Amino acid sequence: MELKEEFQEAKAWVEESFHLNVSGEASLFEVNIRYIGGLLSAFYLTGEEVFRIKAIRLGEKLLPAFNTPTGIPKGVVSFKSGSWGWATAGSSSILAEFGSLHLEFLHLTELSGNQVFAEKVRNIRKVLRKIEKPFGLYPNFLSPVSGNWVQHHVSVGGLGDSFYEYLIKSWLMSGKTDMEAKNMYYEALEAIETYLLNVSPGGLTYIAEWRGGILDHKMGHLACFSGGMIALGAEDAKEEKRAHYRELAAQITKTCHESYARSDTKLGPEAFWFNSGREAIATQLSESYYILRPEVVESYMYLWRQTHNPIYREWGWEVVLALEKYCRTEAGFSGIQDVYSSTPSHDNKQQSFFLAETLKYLYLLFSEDDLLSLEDWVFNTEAHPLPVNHSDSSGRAWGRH
Ligand code: DMJ
Repeated sequence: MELKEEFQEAKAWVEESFHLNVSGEASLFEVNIRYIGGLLSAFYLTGEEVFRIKAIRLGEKLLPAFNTPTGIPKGVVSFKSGSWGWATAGSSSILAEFGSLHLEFLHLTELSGNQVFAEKVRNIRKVLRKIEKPFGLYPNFLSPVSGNWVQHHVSVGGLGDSFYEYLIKSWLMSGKTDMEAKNMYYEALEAIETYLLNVSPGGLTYIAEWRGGILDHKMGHLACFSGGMIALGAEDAKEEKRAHYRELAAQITKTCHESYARSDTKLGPEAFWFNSGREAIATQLSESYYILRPEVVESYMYLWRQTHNPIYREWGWEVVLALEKYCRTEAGFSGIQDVYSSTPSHDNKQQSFFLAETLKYLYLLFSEDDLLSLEDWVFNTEAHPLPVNHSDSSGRAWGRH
């Protein structure tokens, strides 16, 4: 974005003030997708050593989380000043969390030469491949001790979401050599279509949540990334399924747009339902907030790149206007407490994914396709771009500085 001065300031901060000898606890998943993902991108986009070194050192600090009987990491790592941390107690690990390490950890191995990172995520794959899956579905909670599912809740929204995303993106990032990820992705998607996909009486396609065979006819804002994911994966599906997946991606994205269009602010709620005659709207105040989440504009960006249908830029522009009108404050942008109020209260928080994802996807939606081309880059789940491996089997070819 040509923000060169800001970049220099941020780099100086990483160099001088981003200390890793801290105590306290941190989420393995969040540190990985936000910090490690951001540092890796900064390295690949600039070639500046400081980002590579910090990413690797931070990655090393996360390793104790994997000290479990199965190697499925626990969700939280405790850092202790000057020593290794340890994984905290806790009964189950979350699919979206331990399933969203693969992209970054492969790059950590690539950039450090240390195989341990790749080994950790390959083992997670192995466990997931071996375990029996109800109807081919992946439940959201797994015990890192026994390696068994803890309950049968399946969701493409929160708790499940980026696990599916990382399967198709692992395939793409590997230069289309990671067949295991490809197969796991299409198999999982088929099961999702069979058991979770629905069309409302009003004709809106949505992905429900599954609880041991019973459906909650609800979609979270988080699940709206799936339009983009299905579009991204459509081209590598079996020939006879490609057009179907393109259409499915477009329909889901349209439903998510409806959740925005049916509110007073033209921003979408945290969750929306399809029941009791209501469609694509929240049913209670506790789900009516919008915290600057990116998933809907993320799907607009992928659908735009795939189709060049101007509707996606129009929908994206509606979001820009709504953000300006309802979320802009003197000091930045804020979430709002009720998308159905024309004078919503602010929550006084600018989540970091607003800059990393929401604004980045909007920027890309209005840019040329060759800016961070999808041929050359995959976005991690926090929208930090990582390069595709274009090498043949012989060697290193990640380095597009
Ligand atoms: C982001 O931190 C990531 O996209 C994550 O995968 C889930 N969603 C939030 C933003 O909504």
